[in-house]
Amino acid sequence: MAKELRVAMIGYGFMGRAHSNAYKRLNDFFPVEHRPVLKVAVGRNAEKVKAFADTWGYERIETDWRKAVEAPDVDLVDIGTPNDTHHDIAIAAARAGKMVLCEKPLAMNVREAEEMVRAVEEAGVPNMVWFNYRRVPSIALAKQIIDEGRIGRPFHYRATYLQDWTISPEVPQGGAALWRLDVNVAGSGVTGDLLAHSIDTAMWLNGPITRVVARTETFVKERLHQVTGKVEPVGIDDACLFLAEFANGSLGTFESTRYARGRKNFNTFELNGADGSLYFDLEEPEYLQFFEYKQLQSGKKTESHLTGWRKIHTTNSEHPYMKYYWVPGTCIGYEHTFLNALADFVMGIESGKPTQPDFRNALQTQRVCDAVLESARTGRWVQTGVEL
Ligand code: SOE
Repeated sequence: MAKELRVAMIGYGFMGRAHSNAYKRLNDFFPVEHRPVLKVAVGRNAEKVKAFADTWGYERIETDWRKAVEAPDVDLVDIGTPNDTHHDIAIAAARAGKMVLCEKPLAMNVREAEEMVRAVEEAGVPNMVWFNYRRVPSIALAKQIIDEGRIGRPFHYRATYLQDWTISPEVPQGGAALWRLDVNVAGSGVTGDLLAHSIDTAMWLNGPITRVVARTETFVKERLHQVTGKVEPVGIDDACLFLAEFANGSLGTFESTRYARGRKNFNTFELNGADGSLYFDLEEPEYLQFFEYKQLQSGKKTESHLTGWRKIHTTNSEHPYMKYYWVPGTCIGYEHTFLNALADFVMGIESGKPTQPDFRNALQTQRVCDAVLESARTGRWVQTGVEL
């Protein structure tokens, strides 16, 4: 008998849609016991949330998230709202005994994130943060290759996350869709929005980041605020570059901006180790590039004229997640990263081995983000305080 997983989806924007799609498709692809039931969609604007609920098939709507969080017919609260609301909703949901899934970044800052971790741990409720890029099969394969010891001693980690949608000074800040430009709602700019993804992936693949030094820039200093109707100072970082030291002795460089003309969602990383390197680019998500350096193989010398980067098409059933989808050579897309994340979460509940990143794990990413912003303010190296 399938177990119901009754969902309250808080927020109906981009992430409300991405997460809802995952709930709807879970049982079509993954052999799990739980069956998501779309119980309630929540948003402040009744008309808009009703339209969302009708499109995605939610049974009812609420305009006050507290009612949904406390509803007896809800098992899981999913937070897809702007960053400044994550803290209060997550803590209330945990105290009501609900499972809590939260969009990234976990919180506005480390203080909030720590309180959220405490709440879910005290309540003992399953929890996860939607760092969806871990669930790109190519990135999950990178993790497997590293864990198999094929990269050897790591020296360099290089990440970029580039977009271009805020170059025009005419783009307003604040309100629906543009809250990411309002520092009071988002907490930060590219650091929390984009680099949080890069940092999560980096620490998953290459371990804890211990120290950072950063430089941020705000290129457009004032923008019209959609909510107040006034031109107001811009408080977010439009671009952020930082150097990092990893606990394993390797060095990292991270670059993120929303001012890279032509780059829409250019999320890349490269890891260089003594025995090999890996490269990933989200614009070609079905490929992982791997350079394998072998000194000697069963007594034979390396045939150096044949060495080179391998571009692995990660669509075989042996590749992470792919056995649940189509035949080798056929691809999956962005929306499947959320579906894979949800499947991992549900399998984690069913096996008793909770999936990552949970709130505690995402707190480590928050620590790096806060250290980056502090370093940009002070111009100094800052210790991250990430758990080792
Ligand atoms: C910002 O433009 C954004 O939508 C992020 O908020 C997402 O996390 C990222 O995956 C795509 O870009």
